[in-house]
Amino acid sequence: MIAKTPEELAKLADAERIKDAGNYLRGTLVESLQDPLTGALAEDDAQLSKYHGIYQQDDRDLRDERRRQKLEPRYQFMVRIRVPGGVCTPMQWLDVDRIANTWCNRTIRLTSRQTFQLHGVAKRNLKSTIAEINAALLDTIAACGDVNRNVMCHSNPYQSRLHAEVYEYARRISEHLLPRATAYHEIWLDKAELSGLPAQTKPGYEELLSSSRKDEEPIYGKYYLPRKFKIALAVPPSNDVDIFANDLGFIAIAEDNHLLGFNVTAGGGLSLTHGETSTYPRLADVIGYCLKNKALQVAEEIVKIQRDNGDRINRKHARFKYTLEDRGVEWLKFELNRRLGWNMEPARPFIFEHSGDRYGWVEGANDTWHRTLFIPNGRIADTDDHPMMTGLREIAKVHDGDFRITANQNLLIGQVSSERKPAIDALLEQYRFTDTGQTALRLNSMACVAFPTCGLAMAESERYFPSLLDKLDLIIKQAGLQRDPILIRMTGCPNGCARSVLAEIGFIGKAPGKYNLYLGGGFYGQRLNKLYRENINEEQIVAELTPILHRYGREREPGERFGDFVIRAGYVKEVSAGKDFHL
Ligand code: SRM
Ligand code: SF4
Repeated sequence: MIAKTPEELAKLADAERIKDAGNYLRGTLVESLQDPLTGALAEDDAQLSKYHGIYQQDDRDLRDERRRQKLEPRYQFMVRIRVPGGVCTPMQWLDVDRIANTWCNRTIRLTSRQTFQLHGVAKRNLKSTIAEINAALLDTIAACGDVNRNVMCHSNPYQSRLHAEVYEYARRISEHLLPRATAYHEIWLDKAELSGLPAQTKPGYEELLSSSRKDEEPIYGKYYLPRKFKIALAVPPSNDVDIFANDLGFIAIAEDNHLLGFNVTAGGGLSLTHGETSTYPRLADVIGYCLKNKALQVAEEIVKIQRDNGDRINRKHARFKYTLEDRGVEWLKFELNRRLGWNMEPARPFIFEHSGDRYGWVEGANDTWHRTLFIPNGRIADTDDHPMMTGLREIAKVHDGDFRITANQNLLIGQVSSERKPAIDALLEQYRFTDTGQTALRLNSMACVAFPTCGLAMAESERYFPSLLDKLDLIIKQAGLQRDPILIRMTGCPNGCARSVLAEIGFIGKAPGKYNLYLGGGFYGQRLNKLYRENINEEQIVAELTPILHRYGREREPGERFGDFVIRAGYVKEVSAGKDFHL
């Protein structure tokens, strides 16, 4: 890609200037890390660090107090680990647990895109944290930034042979679309860090350090993408990855449990800005079918189409969903076929039935078992009530299969042999992992991080949602709906990190203690919801939802989902396209 002139750059979003000056993601990060006078990075470096999987944050609970004391904010960093398909080994689990307890705030956050997030890292500890993550043969490359993010993949305990094959594609697509410049290794993985690493440093780590300096990006070019880019792979009938929320999706088409190819989806994205109707969530379109061995080529060409055509002036209009909406699906198909040099086939039939996780033990192939655990809002910590972090550490010590972070912020203990199952069962009981006593509403709930770490939060989410669910559970029980799964999600702002615009009951934060209430999302991720009430507090939320839930309990038709019922009963209009979201 040809370098832009200063005049050209001046017309673009500031992010483009930062990429230009950043010299393939290096910027002045090395100097910023060494500056002892502040806990922060220089402004441009804070933007570039995202491409390395690092977000600069400050503890928002302490903001006012520190301002009063004339201190700089309590700067700290969030580190996001790239985990394609959310799959890691028990050894890697133990490594992440150790890193979280050594350098971070002693919690692990499982995210809605199947990654680990570690919060509360001080600037002086960033290098050790990243080096140790890499020593565990994990990394944080491109977990954030204007590049392809963590590739999601369905964690299906029923058809694990097919899962294994689809997962392999998720891993390969993730690797294929990684940035190639060596800034990451130069900045975070120097030899000095290696010498300080714990004894269990894995073989292979040395090789990571040996790559010589590269300043080229064959897929992205110097300016990377106009905005973040997200990919997911789903295996019907489960849509647990919420495929239609992604810029690009691959829906597995299988015969006799063997993968043939993928239906390709394009143009999903969920964010909006309150009060700006030019911003809206959009579900992806199914644009055709490709054979499985063409998936990488399709992914690369679609990424390049967005690289060349996405809006680099207005970041609020820069996601692929707007490129597609503005130019049309037919344009995309034509452009894609032209670049591929062959034509995509018409999409094949597929059916999704749900988008949640399946709890409890499930028998898979090869005499192995899988158990999905409900992890409220993905937060793993030790509390007086529940020593969850310790429990999972003890399980990892005896487990010889894998762990899979689900796209609903839960955790699957995968590939447990019949011999090990009783030991794991005993630990689950000892550490009180009880999914059975929960309502199906709670088991299908999800909230984003929000306060105190997220700089964009307008209202509480993860810290508040469980107490709202306590109140809603009472209504659910009165209405006899304990066993009826209803997708319920909350976000602390309209960016959509817990995909609340896809929920049957969605909350989006507006201000402290105030939320917009949305109803009518599709049970398997096939329909956006609609604004029902604006800027309401907890009392109003409970008052609004009580009669609707009771009526649903009494008047629903056999098999009718809550999201479908509220449309039939006239509470909200059906949203059939992202552009109609605000109508
Ligand atoms: Fe997100 C920004 C957390 C999934 C849309 N997201 C953020 C940041 C990094 C805030 C920031 O930019 O300063 C949040 C960090 C909070 C913290 O303290 O940890 C954050 N997003 C999360 C996570 C951890 C939510 C969770 O509770 O699990 C998810 C991590 C994903 C991962 O592991 O890669 C997460 N974010 C999502 C999703 C859901 C998805 O991808 O399926 C979305 C909506 C889908 C989409 O992208 O359209 C999402 N996050 C955003 C946006 C809006 C993007 C846009 O199109 O405008 C932002 C803000 C931005 O990029 O400017 C954002
Ligand atoms: Fe932060 Fe908003 Fe994302 Fe929640 S939805 S984590 S408040 S950016």
